[in-house]
Amino acid sequence: MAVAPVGAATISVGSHILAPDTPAQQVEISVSGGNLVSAVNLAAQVGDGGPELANYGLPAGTDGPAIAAVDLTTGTIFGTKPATQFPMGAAIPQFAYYGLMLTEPGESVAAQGLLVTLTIDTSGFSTGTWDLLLGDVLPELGTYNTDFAPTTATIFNGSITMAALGDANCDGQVNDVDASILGAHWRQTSGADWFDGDFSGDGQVTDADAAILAAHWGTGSEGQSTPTPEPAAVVLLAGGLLFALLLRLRVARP
Ligand SMILES: [Ca+2]
Ligand SMILES: [Ca+2]
Repeated sequence: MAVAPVGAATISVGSHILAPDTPAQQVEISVSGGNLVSAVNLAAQVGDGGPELANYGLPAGTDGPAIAAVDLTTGTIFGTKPATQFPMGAAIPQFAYYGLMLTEPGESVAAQGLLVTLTIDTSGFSTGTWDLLLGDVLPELGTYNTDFAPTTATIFNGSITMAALGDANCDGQVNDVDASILGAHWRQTSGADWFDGDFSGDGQVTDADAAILAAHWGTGSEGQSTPTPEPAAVVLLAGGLLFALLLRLRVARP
């Protein structure tokens, strides 16, 4: 593992859980170190770059979620000062390359806080894990690294993983928090998405979704003794007996 020099910018991409088959999900990536910077070159890649590598005469890669948008300004370390973001990238959905410069000469900001928000589209993908890279991006095309022009950054690459069925809030666990989300949208007849408890993808929150949640109850809490409710109990819970069931689950825990 690389050791960052004192005061240098360090980017830890992190492991992010995303809803399956859902567009427009935001992944926030921060920078730490605090040194003063006035520009950034942001390179990002999902997986190995995907099938579109073939457009560049390379062997086709593995299909994965797309990077739909890159936001280097909203709420970021650069967001408090006038700045210009501009695209630099090639047309590969699993690859993004953007620049940003502070527009006032001599201005700088501390490299400490939110660096970028990536918008990821997982449409068509139900399970799996892909690398999420900000460094060593597309080595076949010359290796892009996120840097602060001219300051380099120490980068720890990360990943994105599709959430388990029933994990409405994408925290890696299927538990009473997800059941309460499903309960809050119970019998919604249209427009529901994963984050509302629609795990079947039909836009509705029904018995079918409660059954999926019940079938995956306890995911992510392996090693603990988590009582598994029957699907009927989850339906009851969603129907308004949330408090009673939570009480029962709590009592049942060691
Ligand atoms: Ca959860
Ligand atoms: Ca549903």
